[in-house]
Amino acid sequence: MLIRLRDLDLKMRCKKVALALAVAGMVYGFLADGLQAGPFEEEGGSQSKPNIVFIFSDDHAYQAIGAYGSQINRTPNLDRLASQGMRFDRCLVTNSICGPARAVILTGKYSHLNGFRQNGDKFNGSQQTFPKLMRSAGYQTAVVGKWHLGSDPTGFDHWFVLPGQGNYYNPDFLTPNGRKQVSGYVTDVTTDHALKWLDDRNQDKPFMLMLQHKAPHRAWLPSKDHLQTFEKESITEPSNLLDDYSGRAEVLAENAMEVGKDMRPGFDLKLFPDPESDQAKRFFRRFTPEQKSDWIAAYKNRNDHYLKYRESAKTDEQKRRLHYQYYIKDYLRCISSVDDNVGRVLDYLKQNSLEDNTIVIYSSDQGFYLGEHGWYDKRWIFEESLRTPLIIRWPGLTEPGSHTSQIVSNLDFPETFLDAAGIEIPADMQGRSLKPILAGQHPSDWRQSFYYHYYELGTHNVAAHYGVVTERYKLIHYYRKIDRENGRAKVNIDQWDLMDRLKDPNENMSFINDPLYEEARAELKVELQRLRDELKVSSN
Ligand code: SGN
Ligand code: CA
Repeated sequence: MLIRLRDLDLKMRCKKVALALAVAGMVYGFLADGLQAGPFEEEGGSQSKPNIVFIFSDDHAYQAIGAYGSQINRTPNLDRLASQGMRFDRCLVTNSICGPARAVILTGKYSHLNGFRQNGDKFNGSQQTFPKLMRSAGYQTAVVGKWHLGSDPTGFDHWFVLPGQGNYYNPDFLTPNGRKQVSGYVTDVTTDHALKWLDDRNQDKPFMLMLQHKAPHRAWLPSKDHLQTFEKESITEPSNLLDDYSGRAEVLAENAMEVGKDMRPGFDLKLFPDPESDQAKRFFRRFTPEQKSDWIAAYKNRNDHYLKYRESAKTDEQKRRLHYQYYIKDYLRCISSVDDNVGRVLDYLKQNSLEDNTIVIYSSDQGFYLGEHGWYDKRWIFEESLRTPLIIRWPGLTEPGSHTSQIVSNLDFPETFLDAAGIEIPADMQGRSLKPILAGQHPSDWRQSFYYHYYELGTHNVAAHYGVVTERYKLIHYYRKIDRENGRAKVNIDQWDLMDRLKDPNENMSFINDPLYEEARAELKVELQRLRDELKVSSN
């Protein structure tokens, strides 16, 4: 079945490629007649270096992007980017959590080699990173927005980053000259600062800009512009919102990331029946009086409704469904601002004649659960947090509106950027440039399997686990957890799951004990060990 699906896909792709070649031929003829040089060529024929704008958000699920078929929101600007570039349908992260994902992108190495396994670690900024390599090759480099790596950025001509998780309203930023508060909403002011840097840059050099949003990270605070967006809608629930974790490893049910059970009424759900309570005062700490009164007016209905709801007893199911509506609306509101600001960047590039020689990438540090398995947050190897959105517009290379289902990874980002800049890719980076895929090729030796490894114990009580992922299967080994019954000690465990996305696309059951899967299980075990050896994973 899989093979037949692939054949069909291939035939369609061949047709598309033939059409694209024909169109490309016509366009080339037109360009050769009418223009002196193509997108990345300077007059006289020498190759100029493309600019790179890497727009990176925090916790943005692909399920909440129009171009990925979202059933729950609209993202016109991200969709515009996708219609001009390539959408990656299986971009997997090596370790689904913020700091580690960022360290992987800087270094092109798995957590066990770059040294940043979990949030709270300190990134060793003296190691090789792609911004450093680009800077020494003549690029101007900047990072603006969320950083979350515990040490100061290195390898950048300019940095202006949020301390830790940062704040949504009137946030502080860290700079080489100290801390500075900026008035406004974080997604807007991060973009303002990035565009100002572009205005002020040295126009004789190519640039690499990392524009990294805090949004839509917890606790999902929308901007004034979107406080009422989705207010009158009821957002579609995922089919497994009421998952009970049966039929899978026991450790899943011990999670602390359930919509309903694990959400704080105030900070998460914005329920402040008394806006002068101590808790509310803490929440509004950074707001101006005007921002606070806009907020209170916008959330009045929700609070009124909650007061009523509190009076009647609710079942766990009713609570989960109600909290889902509160949660998802705020989450999507934050994304609306991200999308507006992506639009500002795309417009800026166009208005400043930078569109043709700038590669634009949109991605997120990981995926996110939007109620699937009853969850918010990320961390697990299951699809919604393992997969992150990736859209790349590379003028002159990508076929507009194309997509691919090849397994790619955030591990491949730095190699791609270096390749774009014509810089040699260091042999110790563990990913691979996406350029051939972006050019519409299907390299026969592209990866067919992928290694995942999550380490962090504590927040949300997710067990440490690793696994092998293929187009169809996942074999997962959960090996350590926090024992909540015994003084929160770290204990070793030995639990396994086998997922089959062909039979069970939403990963609601495990086939680990199914005799029909004996062969698949044995093959995956061998592949898992092969990957661990190849990637130099010497311990857990
Ligand atoms: C905070 C959040 C968690 C989240 C982590 C990591 N709690 O601790 O829900 O999982 O960040 O997120 S909060 O109450 O402070 O919002 S990450 O994206 O930075 O890895
Ligand atoms: Ca994140």
